[in-house]
Amino acid sequence: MVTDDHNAKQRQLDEVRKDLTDTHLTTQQGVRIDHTDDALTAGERGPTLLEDFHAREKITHFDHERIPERVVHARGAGAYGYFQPYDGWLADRTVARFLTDPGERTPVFVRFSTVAGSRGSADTVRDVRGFATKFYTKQGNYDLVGNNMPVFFIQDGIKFPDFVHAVKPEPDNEMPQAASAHDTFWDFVALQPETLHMVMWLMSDRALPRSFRMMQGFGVHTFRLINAEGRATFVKFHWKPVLGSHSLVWDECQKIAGKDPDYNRRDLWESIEAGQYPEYELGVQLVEESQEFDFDFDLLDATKIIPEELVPVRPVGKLVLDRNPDNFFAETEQIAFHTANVVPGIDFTNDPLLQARNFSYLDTQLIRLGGPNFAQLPVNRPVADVATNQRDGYGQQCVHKGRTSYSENTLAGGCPMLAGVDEGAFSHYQEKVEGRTIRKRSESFKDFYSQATLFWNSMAPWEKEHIVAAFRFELGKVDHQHVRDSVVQQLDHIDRELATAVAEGVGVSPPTGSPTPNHGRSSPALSLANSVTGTIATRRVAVLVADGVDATEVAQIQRELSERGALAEILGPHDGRVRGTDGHEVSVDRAINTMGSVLYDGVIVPGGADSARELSADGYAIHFVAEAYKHQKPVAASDEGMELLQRAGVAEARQPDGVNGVVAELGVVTAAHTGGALPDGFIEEFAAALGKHRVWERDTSAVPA
Ligand code: HDE
Repeated sequence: MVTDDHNAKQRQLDEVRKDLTDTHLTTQQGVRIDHTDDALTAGERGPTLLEDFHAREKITHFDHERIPERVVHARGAGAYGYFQPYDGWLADRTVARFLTDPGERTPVFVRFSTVAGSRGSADTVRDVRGFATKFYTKQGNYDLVGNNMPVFFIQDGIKFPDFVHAVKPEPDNEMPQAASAHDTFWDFVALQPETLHMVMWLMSDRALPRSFRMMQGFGVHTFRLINAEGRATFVKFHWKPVLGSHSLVWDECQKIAGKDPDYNRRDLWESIEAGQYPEYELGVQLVEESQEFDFDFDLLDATKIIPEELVPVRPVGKLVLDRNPDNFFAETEQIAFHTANVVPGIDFTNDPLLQARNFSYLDTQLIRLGGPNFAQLPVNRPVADVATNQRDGYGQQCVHKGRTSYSENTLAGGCPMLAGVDEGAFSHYQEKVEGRTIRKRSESFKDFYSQATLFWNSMAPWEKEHIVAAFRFELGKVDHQHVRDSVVQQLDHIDRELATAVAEGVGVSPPTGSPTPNHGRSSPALSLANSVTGTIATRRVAVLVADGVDATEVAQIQRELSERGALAEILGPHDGRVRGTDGHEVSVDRAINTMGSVLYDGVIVPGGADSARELSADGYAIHFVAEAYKHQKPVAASDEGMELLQRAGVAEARQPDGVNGVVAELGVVTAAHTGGALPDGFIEEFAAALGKHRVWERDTSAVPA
């Protein structure tokens, strides 16, 4: 008998199939298959036969499914989108049209990544994040292969293998995974003071982004823009997220690594699916060639920033990520970025780190992607026409026609022809170079501490506390006492207060003797405290409910948060529905024990006596609120919901005076009212706290989480 269930299933399958052309299972040769669950055998219980070409092909292909993961930046997530300049102001500096023609939308693919962990490691580890953008411009592909920190650990690429060997899991036992908190990394740091500026960034909250959508990006190196006259301007590239830059706290990161190791990847995917497209502004810092030596650092040294107060970041255009990949492997894994993929109008400098990168990326991709034809993979293919005389090789996809594959030729009428600069050919910047062959670090690279101090001086008090805590955590995992001692000695060159605070936490004698004087300069742009935009768009708020919850309040909270672009998720003791006070039912999005406060930006407990009583007796609910409070997130309750806040030890939870009112103190918002809608100000106060990301002034050091 055909059941309703069966019909529904059939309709569902027909719906999925309607867009597909290949509805039948076949071999690689296109032969249709009628059975794929049992191998061909001689007799029902007999041996498997070699002639079973389908079984052999299926298993052979499976055996070869894996390719080497990236040696660094193995774990990543990507998305498609577009870049569009605001106007043409940069046109007198560069002939790169995708940066100067406001009418041109250039398709892009962006891949975000962590650096140290393997492909399956957690997203929320303490690490640098990659921010690599491939612009499919009409003049060819341009790759801006940057990070979420504006400097790097080393100055010369020849030290990259040493650095990566030191930070990766130690070779004897392959531990720890995706973490810099181990002896070899800190041994390297202590011996290479050029790392210290970047190490300050790594120990800061910048290494714990709340979301790829809330993280800055930097090209790091000084590059060159080249204009129509061949004149060069030094340039640093910046990405600024429209939602502001925000970070998690370390305790939260460690818990998320267990609750949702795909936290950043999922956030990127879900926001694009929800139509909340991540956006970033591209900005540039420009320096005239004539000003090359005007700074107290070398522009070619990738361990230095140009402080924004010295050279402002000027906006160029907007990046929007609006489409998820169809297939992780084909697109996110097989994309191949390369710093040497430049287009006319953009050129290199002699930064020795950049020069090494210009060798390394192509080299590593030859093995990772199995030969020299990976530029033909769909995700790597330029939109610009491609015509080379390169032929054959593994994975060749093109069927080249004709007899010629050399230049020059007459047999193909000289094709493919060379282009002139006026026809869009790339022309290398003609830098004057002279000097003797020498293997020596430039003297102009030798100040390792000033900008580390600048970074430290620029931090808000809570950022400084987090940095000290991070150093203590990391060095606390280092077994060799002499390594701990040496790191503290290095920190003493940055700032005495920093070195002393770290020393006290890791069993090292605080430094004595006359300290290196702190230059006292700071750069406000470096502090996350100055990146708050106030928006609550895309923030996730947990609303805790149980039977007897005030359903009118729940509906109002959902509506008003959604009007502001945030998402309220209803968490109950179980999936399905709970009973509301007024006879309505409230749908539960998720059972509270499957989630955790760490997956939300804030929490609200609506009124309803029975609901509040049940939640206040539920360990998951109590822990949920206590932990959100500990992590300095906005916490709110209405009427009886306050009981749960009090059970969770939320110190600021106070009953508003009178029957109708709102109290807001350090991001703890409470309301009292007599039926009907929530009082004015409740959602506003909660949203105001949420818009600041965290309530850093709230002292929760004594609260256990
Ligand atoms: Fe990379 N880097 N890198 N790197 N890097 C790679 O290329 C390398 C550096 C960065 O999502 C590799 O295809 C050297 C700085 C990103 O696919 C490899 C040096 C910055 C990604 C490589 C550096 C980066 C990579 C590994 C020192 C920030 C991921 C797989 C000279 C500006 C791109 C691959 C993606 C990936 C080499 C330093 C960013 C091995 C030798 C500085 C975002 O080629």
